[in-house]
Amino acid sequence: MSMLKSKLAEIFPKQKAEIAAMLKEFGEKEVSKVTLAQAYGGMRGVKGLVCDTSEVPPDKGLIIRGIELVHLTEKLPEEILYLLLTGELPNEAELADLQAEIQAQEEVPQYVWDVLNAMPADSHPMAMFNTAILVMQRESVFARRYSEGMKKDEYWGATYDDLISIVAKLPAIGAAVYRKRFNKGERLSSAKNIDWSQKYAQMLGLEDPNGELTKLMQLYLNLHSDHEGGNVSAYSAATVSSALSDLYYALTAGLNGLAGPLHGLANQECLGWVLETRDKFGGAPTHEQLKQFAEETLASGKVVPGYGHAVLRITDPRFDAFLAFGKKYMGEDPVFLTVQRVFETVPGVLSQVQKIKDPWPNVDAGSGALLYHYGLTEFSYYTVLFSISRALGIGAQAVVARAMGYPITRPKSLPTAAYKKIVGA
Ligand code: HAX
Repeated sequence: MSMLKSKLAEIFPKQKAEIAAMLKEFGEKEVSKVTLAQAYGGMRGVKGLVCDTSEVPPDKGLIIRGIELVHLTEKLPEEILYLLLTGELPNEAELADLQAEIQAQEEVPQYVWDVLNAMPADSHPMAMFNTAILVMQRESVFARRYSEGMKKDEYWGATYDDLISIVAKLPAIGAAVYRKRFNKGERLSSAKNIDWSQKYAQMLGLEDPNGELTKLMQLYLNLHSDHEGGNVSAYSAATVSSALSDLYYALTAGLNGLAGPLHGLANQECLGWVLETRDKFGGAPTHEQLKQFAEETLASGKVVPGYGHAVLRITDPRFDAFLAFGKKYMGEDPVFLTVQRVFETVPGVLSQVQKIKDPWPNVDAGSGALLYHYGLTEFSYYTVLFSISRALGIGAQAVVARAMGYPITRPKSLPTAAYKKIVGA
């Protein structure tokens, strides 16, 4: 058994016992109440989910297992995975052991490439990526062992096996989708004994003479890993997983949600918006021109992508991290300068619209410009990158939920007539 799995075998039963004791004593305590507006408003702010891997206070942004993002930006995604699962960062030996465990499972079955090759050439990269994961469902250790009558307290271990197997293959699958969908030539393989994000950067096959693209990939795959449990992708995946569907089914369910323009696809939309301003104004737009363009976007009934958030009420610290990276490595890049100028302009415009609760940039507002700078200019691909990273959080949440023995998700819905009765309308 790997060091990480042994550690989990040690800590999960204690955590489960703690939760059971808390429920026994305080199970009937109220933790939230629900207004009519919340029932009709996407359940914003209703506390009714559990997620121990990370939390997102509106005034702070992402905190993974108690550590604020600002202290995690230099870490490897593998370290983040370890942290998400255990609540601790790995030491050198634990990290090396996890990396070896991942590397041992990185070979992608040939049928995945056959399926990708059979897809229409203009398929969306997210459809290709998710199809590749779903078609591997036949490899699921959880599904096989469940059909053999596995005991309940072994569910998490089988889900962990699925997680490592999927995570190991995502860099190759993600890079292959890129090369196939955008006619970049044959699939590439990567060197052995380099880390997960380095492998991914190598297999994309973009030029990276001074290693900056690899550094960006490390940051990117780290920053998008998790964002508590209520966002569309995490919640969809958790719901599917709660039916004891295996991680192949659950992860793709979540990533299909990430493919929506109000969620992960916003990063594709956002760079499109930035480039549109450049085309419209014939070069880097001024603040005044950007203000005008943002107002036109609002007037046409569209959202300004990359701005606003269902939970956050500050500039997303993930955006801050990308901005810092851009300032360090590409301060004079015209697209990056436009992103900065948008940041200086758009919050002022959105603040004038009363219904918008958060006028600040979210994670998707800046990431595209950085990728664009390094030659990853096909922005319909960006949500795949997001997905590779988010698989860490969705997968860790699924393993923890299985270890804690959480039941099938089933909130109550009511027809409008019943709500009318309740509120006396
Ligand atoms: N531009 C224009 N209008 C916006 C807006 C924006 N950036 N942000 C919010 N609004 C509008 C909403 O559409 C809503 O309008 P209606 O009542 O007419 O439907 C109103 O303001 C109230 O919305 P809210 O309460 O402030 O925000 P929500 O919790 O409903 O929605 C969203 C949060 C992220 C979906 C929203 O801010 C949005 O659409 N932003 C642009 C898309 C985007 O960047 N999405 C990525 C978010 C981060 C993420 O998940 N990444 O994966």
